[in-house]
Amino acid sequence: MGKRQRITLRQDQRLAGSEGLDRRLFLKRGLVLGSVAALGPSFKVHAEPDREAFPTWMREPGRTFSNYGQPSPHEKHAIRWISANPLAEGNGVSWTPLHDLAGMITPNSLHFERHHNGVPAIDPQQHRLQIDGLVRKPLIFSLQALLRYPRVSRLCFIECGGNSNAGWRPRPIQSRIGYFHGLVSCSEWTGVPLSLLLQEAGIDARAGWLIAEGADAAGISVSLPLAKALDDVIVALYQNGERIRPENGYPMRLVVPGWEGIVNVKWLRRLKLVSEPLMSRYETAKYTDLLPNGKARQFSFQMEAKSLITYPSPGFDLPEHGLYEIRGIAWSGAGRISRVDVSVDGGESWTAAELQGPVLPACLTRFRLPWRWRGQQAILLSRAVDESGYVQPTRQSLIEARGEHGYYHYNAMVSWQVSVKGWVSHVYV
Ligand SMILES: Nc1nc2c(c(=O)[nH]1)N[C@H]1C(S)=C(S)[C@@H](COP(=O)(O)O)O[C@H]1N2
Ligand SMILES: [Mo]
Repeated sequence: MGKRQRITLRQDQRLAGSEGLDRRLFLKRGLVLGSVAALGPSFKVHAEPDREAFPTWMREPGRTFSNYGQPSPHEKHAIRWISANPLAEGNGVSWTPLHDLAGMITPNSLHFERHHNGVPAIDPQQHRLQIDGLVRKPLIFSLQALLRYPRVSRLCFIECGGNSNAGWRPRPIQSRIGYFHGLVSCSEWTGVPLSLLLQEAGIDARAGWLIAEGADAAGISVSLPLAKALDDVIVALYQNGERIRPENGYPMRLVVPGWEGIVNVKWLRRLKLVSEPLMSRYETAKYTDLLPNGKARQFSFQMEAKSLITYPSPGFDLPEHGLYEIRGIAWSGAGRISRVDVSVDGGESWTAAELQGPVLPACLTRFRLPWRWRGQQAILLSRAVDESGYVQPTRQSLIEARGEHGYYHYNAMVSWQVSVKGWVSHVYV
C-alpha cells in the first residue's frame, strides 16, 4: 500500500497571514450582520427595478405537480461532461460538474460515471447475488431477499483512481474543474453490511481475499482484502435515499468507503472468497503505478488526501477588485480532513481555512476563506491535512516520489493563477 509522504511545515508557514486573507474578514466588515453598505467599494449595490410591476409568475398560477422533479430550466449548464470512446461508446467517463455544486452530497443525476462496457439493463427480478468460494455454505440472494436484511448507511465519496490524471501532463490543462477533477462524487449509500452476508455464508479460515464480479458485459472482477470487506463495506441498494441509479450500479453495488473507484463494483453479481488476489487486469495493467525504480505500486486502494479550490477557478474570472470567498473541497480515504491551508502567494505563506461541518470520514469537506483581491497577480493553492497526519503533497514532491510518467492516483496540490485583469488559469508552481 502507498507510502505516506509527509511535509514538515515550517513555523513561519504555519503562522503567516497571507496577503489579503483573513478568516474574520467577512465578520469584521459587517457582512454577516447584514450591513452591506459598510463594505464600501467591495460590492456594487445595484438599483432595484420598479417593485410595483409584478412579474408574470406573481400574477399567473404556477405549473402543476410533477411525478419526478427536475432542475430549473435555468440550470441546464450544470451537467456531466461525457468523455466516451467514439469507437466503443460504453467505455469512458462522465464527469461531475464540481464547479457548479455546493455542499457535501452529489445529486444522483450528477454522480460521475465510469463504465467499461456501458450500463447494463438489468431486470431486478432476475438479478442474483452469489457468495461462494471458501465458505461453508454458498448462498444466492435475490433482491427481494436482500431488501429484508438489516440496513446501514455509509456517507462517503467514490473516486476513480484515474481522477485528476491530467495533472501528470507536462503542461497544465485549462478546463472547468469538474472536467479535470470530477471523477469524485459523495453520497449517502444505504444497504446491507457485507460482514453480515459473509458471516451467514461462513468464512473458511483459508480465505484472505474476495473477488467481486459485476453483471455488466465488461465482466469486471477485482480483488478485495477480506479485512476491509468485514470492516465497513456494504452491498448498497440505495443512493441518497432512492434506489441506486442504473449508471451507478442498479440494483446493487459494493461501496468500499475511502477506497478507489474500481473496487466499488457495480451491478454486483458474485463474491467469491479466495486465499490469494486474482491479479485481474484492473489490479495489474490498470490502477497500478510504475515507480522510478522500475517497481510498481499495487493494491494502493486507499485514496490519499486531496483538496482543490473550486472558486475562484478556471471559468470564474474576477470581475472587479474586492472581497471574494475562496471556496473548495477536500477529502481523504484515510478518514476526516483535519485542516485545509490556503495560500494566495504560490505557497510562500498559508492560512488555515474554515471547515464546514459536519466533517465526516471519507466525505467531501467544504472549506472557505475570505480574501480581498486588490488587483495583484496571485497564485491560489490549497493543501489538505487528514486525521492520520498525512499532508497533501506539492506537485514537485509527488513527481519526485512517483516519477514523471504517472497515470493514476494524482493527488498533488492544485494551483490557479489570478492575473492582474482577474483572469483565472491553471498553472504549475
Ligand atoms: N461492474 C462494474 N463495476 C465498476 C465499473 C465497471 O465498469 N463495471 N467501473 C469501476 C470504476 S473504474 C469506477 S471509478 C467506479 C465508478 O462508479 P460510478 O460510475 O458509480 O461513479 O465503478 C467501478 N465499478
Ligand atoms: Mo475508476
